[in-house]
Amino acid sequence: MNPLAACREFGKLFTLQMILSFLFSAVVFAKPPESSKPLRIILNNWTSQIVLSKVLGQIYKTYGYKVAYVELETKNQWSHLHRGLEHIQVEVWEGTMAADFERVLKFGQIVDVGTHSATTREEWWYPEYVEKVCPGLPDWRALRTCASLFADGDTSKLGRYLAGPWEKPERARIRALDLGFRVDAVKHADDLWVALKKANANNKPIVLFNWSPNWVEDRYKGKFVEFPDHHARCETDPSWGVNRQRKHDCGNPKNGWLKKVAWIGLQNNWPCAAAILRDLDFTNPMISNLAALVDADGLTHDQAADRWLSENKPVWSRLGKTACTG
Ligand code: TMO
Repeated sequence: MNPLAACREFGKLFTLQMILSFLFSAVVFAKPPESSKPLRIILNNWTSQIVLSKVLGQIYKTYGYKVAYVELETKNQWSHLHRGLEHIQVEVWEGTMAADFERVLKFGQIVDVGTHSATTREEWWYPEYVEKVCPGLPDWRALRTCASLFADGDTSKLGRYLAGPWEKPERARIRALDLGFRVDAVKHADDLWVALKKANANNKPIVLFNWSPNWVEDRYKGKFVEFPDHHARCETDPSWGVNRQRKHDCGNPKNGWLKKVAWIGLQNNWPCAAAILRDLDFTNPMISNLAALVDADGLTHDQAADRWLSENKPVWSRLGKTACTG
């Protein structure tokens, strides 16, 4: 039989519409788990990111997915997502990760899976009692005047800024704004809270890296330092801003985004899991409450995730609905 005739015969048996609808149902209505390969979720090194990852992983398990958690520092996660070694990061913050995210996105192997409702800020922060001894705060110029109040030794009058374990151009900003501070970076986020609790107990001036949403706003009074407003050119153009010779003479974004990011293969390999991730949406109070359960109340990450799941079943059982009902 010649090929044309074969086609005609085939056409009698299956209309194009039948073929399409079969393919459509196979792709769209495959019952989860669509694959027995584990979904690999990245754990970073701050509380809410870990708890949200565990929440998502538990939701996946209710659909029969296998889940693997992989600890990675933020700066190492991009090449893993790009290559599909890991598949999901549930909390990508604008203030610390926008530059890396946008750089890797251009290669087309990672995808933006949407933003949470929460808006974010990552910035220098102080407990409220510091305003009594350093009037003019939260304006950054006040820090210039009272830098020595934050000095912790007698060898130097430079103030001490306690930074987190994430790479940020803090020294460049101190130089550009002539702040009279030095940077002390902690190894683990928990060290920030140890220092905060200790300073607070002794009413000692302290300024440290903090972010919102976080547990701190749930339990402490305090404020972010108001640096000159963030602008993209601040990071690339020395002539922009209050210092005409230097970059980084501005603060971090005040209404930053919080994104979910995935390897490009997530959608095709696990469409239901991808839909759940797309629908996953946390607000500021949801995130700060979850973080406080661990950092203030002493629950483990898994306990905090389990508590949230047991109290919010109507919320999470709706996620991914159309893609997940086979
Ligand atoms: C990425 N972080 C929330 C620690 O600033």
